[in-house]
Amino acid sequence: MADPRCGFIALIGAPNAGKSTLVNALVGSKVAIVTPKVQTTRALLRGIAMEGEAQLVLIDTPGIFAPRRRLDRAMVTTAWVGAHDADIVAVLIDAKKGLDDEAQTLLGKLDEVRQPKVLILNKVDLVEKERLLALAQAANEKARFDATFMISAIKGDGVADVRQWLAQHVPEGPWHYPEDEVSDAPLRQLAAEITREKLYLKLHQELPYQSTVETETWTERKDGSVRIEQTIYVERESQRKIVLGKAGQSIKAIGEAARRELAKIIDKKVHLFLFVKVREGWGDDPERYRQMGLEFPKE
Ligand SMILES: Nc1nc2c(ncn2[C@@H]2O[C@H](COP(=O)(O)OP(=O)(O)OP(=O)(O)O)[C@@H](O)[C@H]2O)c(=O)[nH]1
Ligand SMILES: [Mg+2]
Repeated sequence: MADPRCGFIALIGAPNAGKSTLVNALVGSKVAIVTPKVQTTRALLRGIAMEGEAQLVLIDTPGIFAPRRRLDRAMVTTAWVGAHDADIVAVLIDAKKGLDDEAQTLLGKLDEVRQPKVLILNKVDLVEKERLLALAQAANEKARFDATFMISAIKGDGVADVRQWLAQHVPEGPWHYPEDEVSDAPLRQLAAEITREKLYLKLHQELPYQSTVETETWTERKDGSVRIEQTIYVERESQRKIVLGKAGQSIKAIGEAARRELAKIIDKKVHLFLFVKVREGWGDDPERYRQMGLEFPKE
């Protein structure tokens, strides 16, 4: 048997490039939430994949963009911290969007990243081949990459090649996690994230960005089911009304979708109770950042 290998791979890229989709595809199960909206991922999350004797610890990061609010700054900082702490950095670019301002800025900052870097052009299912080759060339002129991949994270095309390359390039060394573990996040956190995903899918404009979800209690019951209570924090009373919806229709749909998915993931019956609370300025409350696993930026 070959010696074990193990390493940390940070996936960085602009919001919506498909980082979380790729983490899920590499891991082979859903550990990170995915939505069509930008800025879905807020904190670092480790997904764990096995490939032969190699354990790949994939670090899903928030998208890198020009931050405005305090929460945005915390997210972008945490993404770069993820990159600097990793053994390998994978840079995702949305091939459909190409080298737009966000991608250019990101590529320009890669000089500071010392680790081996791979370029991953994602969403190739949406783009013609000639454009892809031109894009790969242009990106490689802007930054130095050790390898380039063209994939569709959503369809799985090219994902096995990425996994194999990473397995060959992570350092030799013992595994950090048990072989059957898929994520380092506790179930309570995954549960909060699943509810946040449904919120993002159901609500629009600024609302998703002005809300956060926390799991308050998680109780295993004698009959084998789980009772989970969560709080959705919003900024204003008017937002609370929208989250609840007419006659509570909206919160009911969010809760039902979250409950169903959670039950599937943990393979138990789930009783999910959602509460919506107004916490004005939660985006400036250090405790909310601690709950999310983010550093609280001083300003
Ligand atoms: N067509 C297509 N869509 C994709 C592909 N990969 C991801 N998507 C879609 O792109 C959107 C964003 O995907 P995410 O995985 O949430 O992107 P992300 O980079 O994690 O985004 P943030 O967490 O906001 O930074 C979702 O609607 C995905 O379904 C792909 O290969 N092809
Ligand atoms: Mg994400």
